[in-house]
Amino acid sequence: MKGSEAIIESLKAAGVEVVFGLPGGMVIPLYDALYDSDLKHFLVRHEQGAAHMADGYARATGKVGVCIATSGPGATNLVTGIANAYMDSTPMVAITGQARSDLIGTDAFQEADITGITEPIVKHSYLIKNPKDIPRIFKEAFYIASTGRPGPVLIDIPADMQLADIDYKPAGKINLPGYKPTLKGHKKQIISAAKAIAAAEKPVFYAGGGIITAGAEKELLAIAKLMKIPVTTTLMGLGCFPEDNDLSLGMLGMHGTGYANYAVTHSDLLIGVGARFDDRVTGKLATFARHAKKIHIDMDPAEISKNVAIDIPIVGDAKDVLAGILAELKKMKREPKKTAAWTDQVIAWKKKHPLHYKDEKGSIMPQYVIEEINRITKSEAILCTDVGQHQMWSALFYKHIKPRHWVSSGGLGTMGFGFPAAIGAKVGCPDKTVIDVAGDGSFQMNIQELATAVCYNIPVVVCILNNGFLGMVRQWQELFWNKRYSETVIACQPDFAAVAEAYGALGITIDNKKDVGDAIRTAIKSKRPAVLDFRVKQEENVFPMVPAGKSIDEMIGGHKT
Ligand SMILES: Cc1ncc(C[n+]2csc(CCOP(=O)(O)OP(=O)(O)O)c2C)c(N)n1
Repeated sequence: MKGSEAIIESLKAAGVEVVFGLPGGMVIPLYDALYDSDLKHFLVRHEQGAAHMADGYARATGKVGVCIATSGPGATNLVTGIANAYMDSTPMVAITGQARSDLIGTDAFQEADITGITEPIVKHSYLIKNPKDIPRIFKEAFYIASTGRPGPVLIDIPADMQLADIDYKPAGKINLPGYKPTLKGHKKQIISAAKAIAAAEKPVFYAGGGIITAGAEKELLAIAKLMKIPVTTTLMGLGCFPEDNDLSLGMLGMHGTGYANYAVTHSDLLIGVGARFDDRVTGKLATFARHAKKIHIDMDPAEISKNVAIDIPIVGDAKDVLAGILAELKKMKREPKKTAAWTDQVIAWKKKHPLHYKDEKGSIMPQYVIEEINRITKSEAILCTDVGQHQMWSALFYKHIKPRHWVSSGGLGTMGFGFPAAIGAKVGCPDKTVIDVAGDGSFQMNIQELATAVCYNIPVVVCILNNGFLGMVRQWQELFWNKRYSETVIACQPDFAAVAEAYGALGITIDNKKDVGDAIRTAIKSKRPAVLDFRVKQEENVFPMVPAGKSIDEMIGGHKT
């Protein structure tokens, strides 16, 4: 069979059902093979959209997302999406066409060294040099993308490799001597961690996206309940611990809740799981959790003591390690009242410094829109976001109770991510309500994917919190740059509802608070792609906020007045 047909067979062997992409000269053979296959292909309008759709699909389903682009500009258009997946550890296989093998290195038409360009932002990459390698390389790519700490893998395929005739044999056993992720945590370290937890008086969990990747939510909840340990999550970890539980502290860090930041600051034991001590979490490193002994459980050994010195490191799968710790704790004699004063204190902080905002008459407050989305969807929607103030309000004011229901660009902070990611999430989870909360700036970065959503009738509801600004940057300018709004006013806004209608989607403009709920309900009921343009208060800020370089307990705007 042809190399291109072998690619399709290899994708099917990997369990792939859907792919997102856009063809071009150097992938015509692959698309020709796709034409006769059962794989469902979604034709995007920009390759960045394909990468984010694959990413959103992967986050919502836990499967590997797949995107395809042609060589040169098609491949480079994937770069932001690949970097985004890399930073957030999303399993993805990106397939790119390449100029014919004999032309590589000659500046051939639409040639770009995509393996070189993406080298720092992929978990691994392949350039196919022999068509016989296709089944093996695809099998390895899916394995590498989805095991250990997940991430994107790139496969670059010259056009002649797709056209070559090969004797197709399914790939045999994977043999990658240089790649052996550690799944089981070290027994002695697990015992040390359990002892430290049993001895702590003020413990706090700092839970990240790694919990969701590992499916370790139950183990986390069980330990938290057994030992009465409060849990704060990162942006990526939202949903790994139910926020309707008393022990939940919501998100920590720069825009974290006051109580999460106080709890971490005053803790005597910080248990980091599947989280990477990101600067948006730690603030000033020297003062971060300064009284606490630190346990770090992570799949990636490179994360241990990268930013913060760790006392008890455990490399391994979060589910396996937490299960081990739980078993040890159950064997131990415990003093259940040991953390009682601490949990009382944390609950008192929760009462004293709740999340709040001032409801201004005559304005639609952005936080109110998020609260309405939460009420209407009963915290059951898959909530996707772009990047900016709306992202932080979505993180804070929506109740995150389930894993894989929060799809947001954490590490790279990619404006333009939310909408295509929402399309991918809806493709993967057609029975769920999928809402994309967008900024008026961010939405315009991949607005063209409205055509994709309409074309395949993918009913995603986009809620634009339209403040007429690149809001988060404006907030920094207001607070730290003397209100000098240099290029953050978005002049010349389109009429978003009219744009949506022009694409064939439902479009509604909302400029009155009383219409907010109805608009959301109408959009969900319509079962069509919909764009809701909420004209929200323009200069509202996200609080609390830790100014850059400060300790996380030095928040501004965190107190109710
Ligand atoms: C691709 C990209 N370019 C620039 C930025 C820097 N940036 C971060 S937040 C932000 C403003 C976002 O504005 P908007 O989407 O309107 O959301 P808002 O903050 O107003 O809710 C910008 C420009 C970014 N994160 N991503």
